[in-house]
Amino acid sequence: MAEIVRFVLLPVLFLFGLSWYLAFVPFIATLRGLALVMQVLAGYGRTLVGVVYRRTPEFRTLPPYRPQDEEVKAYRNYFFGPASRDLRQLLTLEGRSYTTTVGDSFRAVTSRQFVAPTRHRAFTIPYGLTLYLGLCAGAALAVPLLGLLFALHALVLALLTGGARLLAGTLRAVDRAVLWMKRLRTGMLCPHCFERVPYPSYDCPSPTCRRRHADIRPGTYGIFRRRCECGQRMPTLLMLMGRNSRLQAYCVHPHCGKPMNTDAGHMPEVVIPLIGGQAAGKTQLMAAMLLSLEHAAANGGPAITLADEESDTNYQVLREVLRMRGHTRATQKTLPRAHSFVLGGGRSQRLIHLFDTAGERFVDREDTDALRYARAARTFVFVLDPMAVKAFWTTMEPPPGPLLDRTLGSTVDPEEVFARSVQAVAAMGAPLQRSRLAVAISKTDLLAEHGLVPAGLEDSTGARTWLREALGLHSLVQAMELNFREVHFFRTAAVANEEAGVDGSVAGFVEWCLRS
Ligand SMILES: Nc1nc2c(ncn2[C@@H]2O[C@H](COP(=O)(O)OP(=O)(O)OP(=O)(O)O)[C@@H](O)[C@H]2O)c(=O)[nH]1
Ligand SMILES: [Zn+2]
Ligand SMILES: [Zn+2]
Repeated sequence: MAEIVRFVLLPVLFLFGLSWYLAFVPFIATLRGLALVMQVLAGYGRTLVGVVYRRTPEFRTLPPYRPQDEEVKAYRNYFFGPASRDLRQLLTLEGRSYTTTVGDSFRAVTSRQFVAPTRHRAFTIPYGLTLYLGLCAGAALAVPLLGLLFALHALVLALLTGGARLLAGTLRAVDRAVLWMKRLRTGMLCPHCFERVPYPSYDCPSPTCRRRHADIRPGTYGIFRRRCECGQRMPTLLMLMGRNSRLQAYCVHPHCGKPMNTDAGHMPEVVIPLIGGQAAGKTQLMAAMLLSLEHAAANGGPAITLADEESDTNYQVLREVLRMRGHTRATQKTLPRAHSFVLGGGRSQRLIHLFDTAGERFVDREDTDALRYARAARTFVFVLDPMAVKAFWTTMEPPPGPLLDRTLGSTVDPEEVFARSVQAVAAMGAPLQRSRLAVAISKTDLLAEHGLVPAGLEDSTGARTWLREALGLHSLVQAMELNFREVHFFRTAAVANEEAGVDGSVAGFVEWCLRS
């Protein structure tokens, strides 16, 4: 009887039960499969939050972008590197998490239903096989779902990255357009190496940091702001720098790297080179021009601010020299050759560079460096010391008396200096044909003291005639008019009276030079 039960009844019952159970297989398998899919997706969510937000060590598979490893010591913008690193990390980690989840699920079924079942295997094996079936289906279904999520992530990232790059590009273009409008298309001028700087470097504004940032424009390290390695935020655009938050600009030329004017890049720049022989009076004339502008500013004219500390200190020295009616000659060595100042206010602000081309030394290669500056100039000043003209001492009517100190005059022939300077400046690529020339007849106060200044010298035509007729400078005047678009002659006296008022001749001369 026992045999009947064991070998006939039970198998029949088992088969009967099994066929009844088969009806539930799809249901159970589907549930198990769905559970696995949900588990995998939950794992994806955790990994996503970990990689993108929590950023704890267990979610790191690739070395991070660190500012100290960057060429420019700044944090990268998320869409310029870190975002794609996150995506790759997510892919790696999710791959691992998927394998573990699916593997663990299969192992759990194997051990609980096959290896060490708690019930009779007749029950657990069909159940285990059903679970296997569900797991297989779930594992297979999870793959395209994960792929879809990744694709979505990558798509959003690509769109945002494209947007970020487009925004950065647009901002750079706007910045360039603003520079263009300020007539700084080819860059700003370095007052030290006289080179054009397309876009200066800037130092981190944090006083304890001072790391140099080569190109702060929108891009890899930030769109509107960038973060220095020290944590300090800095603007990426010249237009984002408020008047009081302008960063210190530096020249980008490797042999220079010196600080530039703080106003560089914020306003149009005007370069006025002074050409003339040694001791023709260039330095003193520059000082007089500044002093004259300062007086004009005090009397309601355009405001003038010395652009940098160096210009300021230099100017104080010159002013003293002028005030004392002293001669610059004694202090020749230490006297500055360039002055930068900001003239005007609001939209009409201009950064003006007056500089001495050291014309007498054009032979020296190193000294012609300064001439590069002249390329940017559209107005030149030629300082002509009448006492340097031989005819002044020999054929002038009336002849200069013995009281006029010959040693106060320049000894370099103006004709020679002019020819050499024009040649050198033109060789540098300065468009002289489109430029104006102001001829400053210097030291006329000395001539006036000795009654050597004729009445007609006040206007350009009179001065021109005087140079041609009295000093016999026909060919020089002709050369000037041939080389330049416009030539204007001025009588100047770079002297100041007791109240530090500059000789009246300077104001008109300066006004003409700065007219654009
Ligand atoms: N009285 C008078 N003296 C002047 C005037 N301009 C220059 N001087 C004097 O002329 C001498 C030469 O002037 P500078 O201004 O140093 O001449 P420079 O052209 O700069 O000379 P370098 O720098 O050597 O090329 C100095 O002793 C000045 O004091 C002027 O308008 N009136
Ligand atoms: Zn420089
Ligand atoms: Zn810093």
